[in-house]
Amino acid sequence: MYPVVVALDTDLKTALEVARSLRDEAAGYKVGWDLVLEAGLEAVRTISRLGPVVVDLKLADVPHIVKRVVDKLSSAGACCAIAHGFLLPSLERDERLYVLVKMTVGSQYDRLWKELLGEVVGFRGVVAPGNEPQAISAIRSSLGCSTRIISPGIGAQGGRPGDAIRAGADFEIVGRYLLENPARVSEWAGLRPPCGNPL
Ligand code: NUP
Repeated sequence: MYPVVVALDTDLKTALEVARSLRDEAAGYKVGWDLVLEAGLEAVRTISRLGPVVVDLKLADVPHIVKRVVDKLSSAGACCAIAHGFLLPSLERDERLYVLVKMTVGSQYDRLWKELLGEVVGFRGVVAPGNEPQAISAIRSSLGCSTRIISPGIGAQGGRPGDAIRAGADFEIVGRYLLENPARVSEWAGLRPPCGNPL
């Protein structure tokens, strides 16, 4: 198993083909709006049979709504989901939630992310930009190993395979770079995340 999570931002048929072909290498899959809009919770159920699924709807609502959505996603088999960090402190602690603290593109998080790091205990981990390895190093130093870091932004968004892991991330999240050519997964062979956290 390599420390890579495949972002299945494609149609369900292609997603299943890619997910099946990477079953022995990928640590998990990320399901987003593409698949949920096409196939609803059935997409989460089906992909979950192949490995752990992070659902990325970038939740941003009041606590009882976020909880209802996360409950439905986890009953469909998802290990976890992603919520917007700007909701803090009004996001209820939940070990099933990854908190987005800084995006792979410029956003208001560029002003906020350091402050948000003080509020992520009790969550599953954070989503932070793999195309900014210096930010990943800073986040790992600040949080230690008890909080997971998962990092998109690799390949199509400029991050180099492995750089975020070497900077301290637990998993790199990769969409187009692998969807275009699943054999590229071998670029993650031999990488050992420093903390050894599960997804
Ligand atoms: O800041 C973020 N940037 C980002 O690209 C937070 C994310 N969750 N993502 C997601 O990662 C995005 O929604 C997509 O599913 C994936 C990156 O895809 P790609 O650029 O590797 O194709």
